[in-house]
Amino acid sequence: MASAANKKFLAISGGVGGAKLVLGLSRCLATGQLSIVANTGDDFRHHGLHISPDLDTVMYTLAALNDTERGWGLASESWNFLAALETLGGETWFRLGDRDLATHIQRSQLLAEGHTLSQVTRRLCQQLGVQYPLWPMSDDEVSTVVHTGEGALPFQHYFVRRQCEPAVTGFEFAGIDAARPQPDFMAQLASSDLSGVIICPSNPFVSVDPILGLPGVRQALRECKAPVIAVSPIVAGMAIKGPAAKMMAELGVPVTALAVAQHYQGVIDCFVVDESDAKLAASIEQLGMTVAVSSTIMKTLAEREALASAIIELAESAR
Ligand code: FO1
Repeated sequence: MASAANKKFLAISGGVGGAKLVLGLSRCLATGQLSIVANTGDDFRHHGLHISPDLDTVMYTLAALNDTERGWGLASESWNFLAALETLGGETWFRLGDRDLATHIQRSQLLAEGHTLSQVTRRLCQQLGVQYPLWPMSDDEVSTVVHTGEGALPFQHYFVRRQCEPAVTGFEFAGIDAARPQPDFMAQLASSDLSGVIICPSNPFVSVDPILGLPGVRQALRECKAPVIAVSPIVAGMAIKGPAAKMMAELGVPVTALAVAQHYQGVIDCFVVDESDAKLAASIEQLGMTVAVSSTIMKTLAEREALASAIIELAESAR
């Protein structure tokens, strides 16, 4: 633990890409120094269960239970439920592993008993030994809808069922105007002892925008005393993981870290680009933010820790 106990950081995360940096941050910051808010726009009901993919990806990663190859779900998973469901002619396009299923059943049960998603997430995290507060972006329902050339698709139907194949034309976050941001998240943004907000290298359109689009969040980030630092999910014109680059191309946005910085303009103070994009630094600085160049690909745990540590130092120097 390199850091003094008075430093507090808030990570804004989607699923797989965000969880990698969250893990790095957790290796540099003690309990009480790091909180995480995760996207729930990907949440949906499936087989009557409430599935929260991004919360679970972060939770399993912090509990060291995640499948590192697949990027989602649990390691050492078995698939008997799915095989049995297939035999019965049920829907198997969204793969729920046997052990993962327990999470969705327990979450759904607790929600049905009247607990909020924040309370349920806290309970699940406690049971799995996760030491850091992990908050859903809201306890209210927000559902990402992907507009495509083939019509509007609920997020998981676009992402998993259709494998991101239809060309996107835009996004909608159903329910967002009436949704209240998670209260601890907003209190953290307003807190005077916050040292930095870190927007993880998650998909800007479908993982980060649902969080930023909640009523009052952009304003709270602008007013936040701590530096707001985003890490580019686009490296050398490609997305590290997932459909971000494909979406940008389809939306007519150049597939560059500069375009991501433009997307976050007015909200962030500092943008972290990969070494391979160092040449973009001057153009990004013209947007009114500082630029840091680092190795951002995070293949190994050591690389996740190194990026996390660089961001923590950056926040210190930006204060
Ligand atoms: N992603 C897939 O690509 N295929 C799946 O079958 C799948 C199942 C799944 C089950 C539980 C869960 O928590 C996540 C799951 N994911 C799956 C990942 C997930 O849907 C996406 O990665 C996120 O929504 C995007 O962040």
